[in-house]
Amino acid sequence: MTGIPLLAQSDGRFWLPDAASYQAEQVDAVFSFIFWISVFFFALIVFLMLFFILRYRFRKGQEVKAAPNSSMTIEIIWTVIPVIVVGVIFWVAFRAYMKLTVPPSNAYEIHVVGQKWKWLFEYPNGWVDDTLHVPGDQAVLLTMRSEDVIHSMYIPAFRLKMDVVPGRYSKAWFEATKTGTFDIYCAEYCGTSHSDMITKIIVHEPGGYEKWLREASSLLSPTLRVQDLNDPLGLAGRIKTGTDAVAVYIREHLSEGGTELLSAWDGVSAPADDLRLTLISDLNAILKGESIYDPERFTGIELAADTTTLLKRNPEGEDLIQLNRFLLSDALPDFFTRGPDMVEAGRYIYTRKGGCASCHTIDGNANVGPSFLGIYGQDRALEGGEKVTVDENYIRQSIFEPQAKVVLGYKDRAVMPTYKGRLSDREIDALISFLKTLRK
Ligand code: HEC
Ligand SMILES: [Cu+2]
Repeated sequence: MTGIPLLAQSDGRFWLPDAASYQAEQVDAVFSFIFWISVFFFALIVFLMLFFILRYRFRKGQEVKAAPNSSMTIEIIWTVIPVIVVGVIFWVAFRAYMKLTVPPSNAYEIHVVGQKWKWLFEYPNGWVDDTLHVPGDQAVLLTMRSEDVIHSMYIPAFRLKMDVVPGRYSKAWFEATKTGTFDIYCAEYCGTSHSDMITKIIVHEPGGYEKWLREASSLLSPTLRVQDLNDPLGLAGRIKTGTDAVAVYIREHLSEGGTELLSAWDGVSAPADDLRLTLISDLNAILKGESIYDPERFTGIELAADTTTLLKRNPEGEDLIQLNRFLLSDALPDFFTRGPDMVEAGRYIYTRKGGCASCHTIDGNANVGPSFLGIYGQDRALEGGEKVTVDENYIRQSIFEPQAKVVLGYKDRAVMPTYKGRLSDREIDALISFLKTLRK
């Protein structure tokens, strides 16, 4: 940046920042339109004012005459013209606003979590990153929630700014038109390190996004290593969960085959991440020549014969090299390289952890509560005559405050318990992802 430190933009420009999205073009068009109208009237009024001051200034010997009291013609002119101008501004801005507010139905959805003091982005395959990567020329929908206080997602180059409020989902969408890297800020003062809440959005070339996501979410991701391995305390616990999970996985997949892995775990969303961390740290240790073998890590876990041999053969860690090799090989099902699948996690919560299936169905037949088949996006009539559309916020509220909005016909049977404190926000995300797949 050269010379003009007062300009707030990181690129130190005088005029607007890069316009890198379809939204930016819309917003800038409206902005320019209003701006040039203002410039026009400013110039006109200042010119007339100066002109009248000079032309009709008081000269010696002149008699001051009474000015006309009112003129209908002038009143009408200076009322009608501004009304038309303001009407046109409204029409132009409203049209742009509608385009910016309603995301296309095929938009690519990325979940955003704002928390003190960072942004986290969760991709459809479960990968979580602190940088927002998006495909270019494709509508992207951000579904955002906050872990703590109000934050605001702000991408100047996209002219996008949307508050992220605890306890509800907010949405914003955009379609990037330029590839490259742009700034993301938090635009709502959210405490001590608010100013650290900055990151980047990277708009990829065609095909580049998919490649990035595949590489990022594979086991040896450098992003994951850098972020998480310098937290040894957190890692110690994770190693145990992760290794147990590997053992369970191998038992089920190599020997009996195919049993749902998720059901072997208590928590749903974390373990696959933990597992990745474990494997990465193990692998790093091995590469550094450290011994990582600790038989205690496997106590109490029933291992299949082949796994046991694999694990016990070499107490120096050769077995884990083997294990990691296996995990990195083609034999590895998608599941592991992908991290927790939100839809699968949601299904798991529906059937097991949350026990929703004891009252709800997914086949269209009502049970104790209404069926979930095709509910997402539907209009729902409520007790008390109100109507709502089943969206993220309604589902979330139905789970946390079931009696706040009772489905019509369930007045005396609104028996759903609250899940407040029992399900985390991330688990609600997963449930919603699952409900969305239940189309008719
Ligand atoms: C004890 C039975 C019971 C359990 C368990 C239960 N629900 Fe419900 N649920 C109901 C009933 C009854 C209603 C309808 C009355 C109302 O709206 O509160 C309902 C309504 C809903 C609605 C609104 C449905 C619509 O068609 O508008 C959603 C969403 C929902 N439940 C989600 C869940 C989820 C998710 C779980 C599991 C985490 C769950 N429920 C567990 C009984 C239950
Ligand atoms: Cu913030």
